[in-house]
Amino acid sequence: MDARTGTGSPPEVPGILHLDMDAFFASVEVRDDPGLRGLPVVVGGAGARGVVAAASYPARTRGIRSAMPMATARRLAPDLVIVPPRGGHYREISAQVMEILGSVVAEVEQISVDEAFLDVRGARRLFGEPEQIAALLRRTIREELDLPSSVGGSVSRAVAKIASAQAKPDGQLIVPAARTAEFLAPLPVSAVSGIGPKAVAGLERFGVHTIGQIREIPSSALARALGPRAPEIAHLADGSDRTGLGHRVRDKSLGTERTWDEDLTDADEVRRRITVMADDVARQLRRGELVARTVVLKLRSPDGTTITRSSTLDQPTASGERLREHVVALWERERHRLRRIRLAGVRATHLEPEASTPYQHELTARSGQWRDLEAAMDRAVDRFGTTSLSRGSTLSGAPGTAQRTDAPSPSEHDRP
Ligand code: TTP
Ligand code: MG
Ligand code: MG
Repeated sequence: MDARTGTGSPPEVPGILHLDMDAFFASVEVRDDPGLRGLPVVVGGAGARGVVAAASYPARTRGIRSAMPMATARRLAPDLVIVPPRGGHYREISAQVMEILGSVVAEVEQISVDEAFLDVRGARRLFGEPEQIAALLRRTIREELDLPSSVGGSVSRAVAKIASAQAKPDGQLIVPAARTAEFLAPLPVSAVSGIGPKAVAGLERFGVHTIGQIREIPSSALARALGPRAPEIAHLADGSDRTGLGHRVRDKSLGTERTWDEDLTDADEVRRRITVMADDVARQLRRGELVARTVVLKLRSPDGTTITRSSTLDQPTASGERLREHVVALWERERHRLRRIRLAGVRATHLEPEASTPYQHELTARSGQWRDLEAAMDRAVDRFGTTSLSRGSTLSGAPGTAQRTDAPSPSEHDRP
């Protein structure tokens, strides 16, 4: 039995991860030309007015940084290797990185060419704790793309981003919820994304250099130094920020529809067809990492008479079983109206991101657990194939997954 049971609320999971590629453009060039390994490599314009876009870590030990004039970089490292940028190539690799992230984790929010936030709380059942998910992501990127990346994790997106920077290069750092303020305290205020030179100078006037010192000045002083961002930064500094991913729903509805050349006249046949459609819609939902609150059944007879009936679910779901139940119930209610069916459709509406209520997933009964499991299984099967999943052998990043006994069997996925 789970140790959490009966001990009050579960410990808060630092499930917001920030993954950022290390020296991205430069790492790509080194990967593609292994002769450059270990050398001070920069990507950027070589001309008189060129600037450094990316600097390899060997270049950084010489003090070379992004946005530095190339002439300065040359002075710091006479043996500097300058590679002209290949934008399209980096964008392609960026898409491959995001593909890997999306194949393991439901909620991914890309924020630049080489970084993304992830909400991994929904992926825990299959892949383990955030530390293990971070390791799995980094290992997969390393194995499939031969590139280094770093991950930070926290209960807050801002802290996760700070943590990934601390973990670089080629590392990971997950900050437990209770240790957030302690982790931040010694860091310079400039470590906070969005605190630029002006804000740094404003804080210095009050003797504030570290994030910990933010907690020691009155809120009026903080407001003068930071303006409208003051309350947000105060929350960050005391470890109470919980800002996660932006929850964007990509489609308002999704569904499937079919017209037959020969009308369906057999009620059992109609039931079978709409059942298959419900399964298909559930799979689409899971592929989109979405859950639906409403399922809609549409039927049309040869004379054009169309009925559309919807059913609201008691809990948002991506479970094929749930959707089937509801569309079949709608069919049973309406079947007497239409003797011959020319067209049938099943549609899921009122969609939400699957990971938007992760704690509920933890706490609800078996039906709730199904949702997590089905979603995670789909992703795992897509990525690793059924064989490795059933053996559990390649999922070494998630010890504990194989021996779980409270999860239902995955047989529903074996249906074609
Ligand atoms: P970053 O992630 O900021 O930097 P990085 O990946 O080079 O290094 P780090 O290990 O510190 O993350 O930026 C990603 C890419 O964006 C970088 O490789 C090149 C490009 N870039 C520029 O073109 N100009 C810039 O000023 C910066 C900061 C980045
Ligand atoms: Mg980077
Ligand atoms: Mg970046």
